[in-house]
Amino acid sequence: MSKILVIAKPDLVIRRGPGAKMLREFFAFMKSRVVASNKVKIGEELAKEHYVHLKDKPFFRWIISYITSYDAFVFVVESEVQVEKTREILGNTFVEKANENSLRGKYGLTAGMNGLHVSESQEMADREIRLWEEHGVLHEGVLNFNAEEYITKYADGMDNTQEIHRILRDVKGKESVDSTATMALHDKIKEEANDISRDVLERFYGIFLETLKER
Ligand code: IDP
Ligand code: MG
Repeated sequence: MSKILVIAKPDLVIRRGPGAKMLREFFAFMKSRVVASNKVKIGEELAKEHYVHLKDKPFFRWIISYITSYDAFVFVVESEVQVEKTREILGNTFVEKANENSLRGKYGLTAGMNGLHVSESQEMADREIRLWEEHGVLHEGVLNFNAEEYITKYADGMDNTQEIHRILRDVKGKESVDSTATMALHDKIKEEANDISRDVLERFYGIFLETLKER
């Protein structure tokens, strides 16, 4: 048995249907026991420590502003499945490179907005769990967020991932993304985020658009 840290990032939370499906498939594969859980808007200090291995990357500021922008669900998951196997079903960091049968390939948006964080190795998992406990977000044995209830509520929700990927493939490599494409992407995400407030959706969409400019 080993324990890993799992984060449902804001894109997974906001895109209700794809997010719930991604969580359902993840937990089904893991046959896991959730030993700690919480729903949290991640603080900047914790975000920077969690992603410290990326601190010299050009997208570091972006990932910090993104991961702290809205609620995330965080879990310590105990499972017999090896971390390496878990990472395999999760798929590539870059959604466009991820196997289409992997979780990120099926439900992720882009490189930065890829739904789930899963510890990369047992060493990283131990460090991450300690960090999140120290910051008071997770406590072994305390379940503050019920993933099962969430999945039951949202798994039948709208899932436009395939159409979103099609639009993203069309705009790839173009100098600028035209307004027809940005409006279509906006509407597709809005349909998935049916009970998310307008303010939150618009902020999220703004952060998403920044990832398109980077291409
Ligand atoms: P991982 O999540 O697959 O382990 P890491 O390299 O550890 O990937 O990066 C952590 C997170 O940082 C990624 O999941 C993603 O959200 C974000 N990220 C990684 N590379 C990029 C990039 O090139 N652009 C934008 N965000 C990125
Ligand atoms: Mg990583």
